[in-house]
Amino acid sequence: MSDPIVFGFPRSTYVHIVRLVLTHKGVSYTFRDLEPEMGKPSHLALHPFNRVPILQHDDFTLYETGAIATYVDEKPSNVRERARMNQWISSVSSYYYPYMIYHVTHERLVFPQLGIASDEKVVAHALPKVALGLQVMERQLGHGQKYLLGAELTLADFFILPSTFAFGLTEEGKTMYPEYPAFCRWRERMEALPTVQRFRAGQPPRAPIEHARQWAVSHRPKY
Ligand SMILES: N[C@@H](CCC(=O)N[C@@H](CS)C(=O)NCC(=O)O)C(=O)O
Repeated sequence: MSDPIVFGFPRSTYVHIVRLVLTHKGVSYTFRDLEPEMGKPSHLALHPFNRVPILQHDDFTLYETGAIATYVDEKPSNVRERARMNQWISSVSSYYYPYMIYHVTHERLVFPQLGIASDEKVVAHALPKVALGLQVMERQLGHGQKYLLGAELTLADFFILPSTFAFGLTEEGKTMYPEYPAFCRWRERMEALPTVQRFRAGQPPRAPIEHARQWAVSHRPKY
């Protein structure tokens, strides 16, 4: 079998999840930057919902980060552990990514880099929801073990890392994070992993996301 291909744009949070998981599993893969093709027929042929990432493995093409990650890593086999892990994976899409990334990071980092002013109402709406997410993580990590679910590193850790990383680059993140010491220790532990260091070393500088000009028109939250 040939190496899989990951399609996406370099700064995508969900693309980062897939690339972290592949790096962790030691799977060599090719990254194809879809930035110039986002929303165009060649992209929509791979992902009819106009999103990334997409994984192509020989004649098998797959979208949705949860499906891709569990295609690559089917652990744990214990049903309750797997259910708990899936609870976190789903929570990233429902409660973490929307507020940390789609609301705050887009308004604070992505749009300003394109000369588009932040919408303060979007940020204000999101911050209490981000705080709730951080409280939940802090409580979970109260078990005193290394990773989100306990002693073992799982997909749950890799799913939550990119959203919390990018939010941590905003002024709001820098102010809020010190209130959550167990979460900060988890972040330090994650960043020290060889997988994460290898992944970060391979990342290009955080260039503006050109196709995000369209997001400001087509799907920006409004309050
Ligand atoms: N449910 C999808 C979500 C993927 C997603 O939202 N990806 C973002 C990038 S992090 C995207 O493709 N954005 C492009 C756009 O909104 O135009 C998954 O799990 O893969």
